[in-house]
Amino acid sequence: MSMEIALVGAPTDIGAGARGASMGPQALRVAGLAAALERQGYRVLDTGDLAGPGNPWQPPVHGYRHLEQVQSWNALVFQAVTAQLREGRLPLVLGGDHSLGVGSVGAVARHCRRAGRPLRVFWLDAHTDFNTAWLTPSGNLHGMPVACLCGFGPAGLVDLGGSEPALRPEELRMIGIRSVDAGEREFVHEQRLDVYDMRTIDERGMRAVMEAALGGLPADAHVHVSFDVDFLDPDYAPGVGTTVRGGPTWREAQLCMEMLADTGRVGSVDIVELNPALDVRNGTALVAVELVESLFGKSTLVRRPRG
Ligand code: EXY
Ligand code: MN
Ligand code: MN
Ligand code: MN
Repeated sequence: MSMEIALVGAPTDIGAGARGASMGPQALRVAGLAAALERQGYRVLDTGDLAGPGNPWQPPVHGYRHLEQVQSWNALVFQAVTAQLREGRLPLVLGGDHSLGVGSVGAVARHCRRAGRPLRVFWLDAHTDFNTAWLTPSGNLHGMPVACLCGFGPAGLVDLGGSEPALRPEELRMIGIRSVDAGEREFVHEQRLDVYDMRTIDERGMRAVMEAALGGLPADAHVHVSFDVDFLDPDYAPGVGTTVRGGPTWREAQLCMEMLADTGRVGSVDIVELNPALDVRNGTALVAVELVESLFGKSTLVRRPRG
């Protein structure tokens, strides 16, 4: 029996600095995400869209913009992802901005902890998303989910689903990084995050970087992939709110996804930050769908397992 993938739409831009990521789930559906996965032999259940609060577009309060609404959305995502994991489905969260990573990765981490399963989270992003209320230049919570998951952030986000932090820094690998704020950089070092930035990718190549990032992956590990579409170079993916030039090419990103697929361990995925209001002919959504096909094992030729 083939694996069943559950699409969970989270149409919000509540944590972002630009409006429009709320249209991400529908753009991914229009780009043919479900049909593409079905062609690969998966069963796909589209659970529809979660319904959370609207975006009041307010300035930061005590370092956070829209904290209450971000908490509400993440509680919904946490519940939905937990429910799908319990049903034995693979949750594929369609964002929405990356603040939703708190609920999504949080649910996966608590689920793995209960099952005694090792977890490794791949954060594919131009940004480390490791800001706090005192470090953030913007107050936008999509710049803070990793800090929240590691226990640094407001109540209602750090304690979603448990009192211990959801993630330990050693469970995390960050790929494609090229934009980190000054205070955030110090904090990344202090917490010893495992960051593969663009210089490392330039010098060593994506293959060596992914081999290093996948090194020591336990055979029974659950791999979560949090795919922020701004990971890609904006030449390929202009439809995001926070483009940063100098990112992975389409080919490099494909190899990254293919090597994740080769583990056979991908158990949950987020696609976030797609902003159709900034896209051209839904092209970024189409690129995201192609990359997700690779992440779920599409390849030109049949490959023998690695190792
Ligand atoms: N570091 C900047 C901030 O915290 O405002 C930009 C964050 C952008 C986050 C995007 C989603 O990855
Ligand atoms: Mn499981
Ligand atoms: Mn991000
Ligand atoms: Mn980003």
